[in-house]
Amino acid sequence: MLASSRSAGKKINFMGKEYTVEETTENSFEGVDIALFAGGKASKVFAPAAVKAGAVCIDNSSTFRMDPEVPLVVPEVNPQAIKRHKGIIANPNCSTIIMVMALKPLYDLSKIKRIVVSTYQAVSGAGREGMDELKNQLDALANGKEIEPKILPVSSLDKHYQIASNLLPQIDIFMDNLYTKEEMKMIDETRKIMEDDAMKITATTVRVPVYRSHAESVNVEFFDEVSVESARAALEKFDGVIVRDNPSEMIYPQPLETSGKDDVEVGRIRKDFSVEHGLNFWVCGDQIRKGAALNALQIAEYLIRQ
Ligand code: 3JN
Repeated sequence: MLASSRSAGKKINFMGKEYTVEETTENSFEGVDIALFAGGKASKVFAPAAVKAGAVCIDNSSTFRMDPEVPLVVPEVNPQAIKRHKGIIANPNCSTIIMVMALKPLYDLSKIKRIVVSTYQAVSGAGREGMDELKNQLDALANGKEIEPKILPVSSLDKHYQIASNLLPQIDIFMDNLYTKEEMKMIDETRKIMEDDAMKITATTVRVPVYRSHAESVNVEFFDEVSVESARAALEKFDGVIVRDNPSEMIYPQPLETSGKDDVEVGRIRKDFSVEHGLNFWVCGDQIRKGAALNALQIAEYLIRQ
């Protein structure tokens, strides 16, 4: 296990065995077949060193995602892209992975004309600090104490807002086009993974006072007719997706239920009557598992099988 000098020497227990974290250097990758990276700055500096030493680098940051030379992969969706790698394979953004898991089986029924997505993203997307912030604020609310927001929406900015009992329609910084960086990641990465630059997408990403699992409301307009029944059947057959959709029994995906689980859950599948060929659905997934770590491991497993 490798990290910066700050964490060197730390002991981490993994599957019953204790490992000592070492400081990463350019020489850390001798004899390494697959290097799993999880940090933006480190990726930029050390991914090339890992590749030079003969390793395949699976990178969870956005550093290389839109590089045309780097495959951006969700193994259930575009495994064919893995073969084109030149040493680095990028793991997509969490909200993007969760959405494309539901889009791919539908896209195989009909090409998609346009997507409108709104996300409901858990505070753990902002790391441990985000989770601590929600917990401290909920405690303060319960005890009638004053709340002093310190982390959200973006910890590195000066201005912060309360998340407990609130919603923040800002994830990451704003771009010149008035979208946030998270919204642009969803738009750009979805097109790249689905290999369809003509597909129109618009996104609004929102932080919600939930600890874990992102949820998304997705509206899809298809070129051809896609019935609710055929959408449901296609989603049910798709590896990594569970359909949880029974309105008469009040069954639908919820972040509390998808937390700690590998599969992405889809429900509320219904017609969008306002357009010719439209469907609405709701998707929930653990953004730390399928939205990040699990997806990276599945890419590694694919490489090993090859
Ligand atoms: O806020 C969230 O819910 C998701 C955050 C993702 C994130 C946070 C910091 C840096 C990313 C990402 O994976 O897109 C990155 C990054 O790698 O750019």
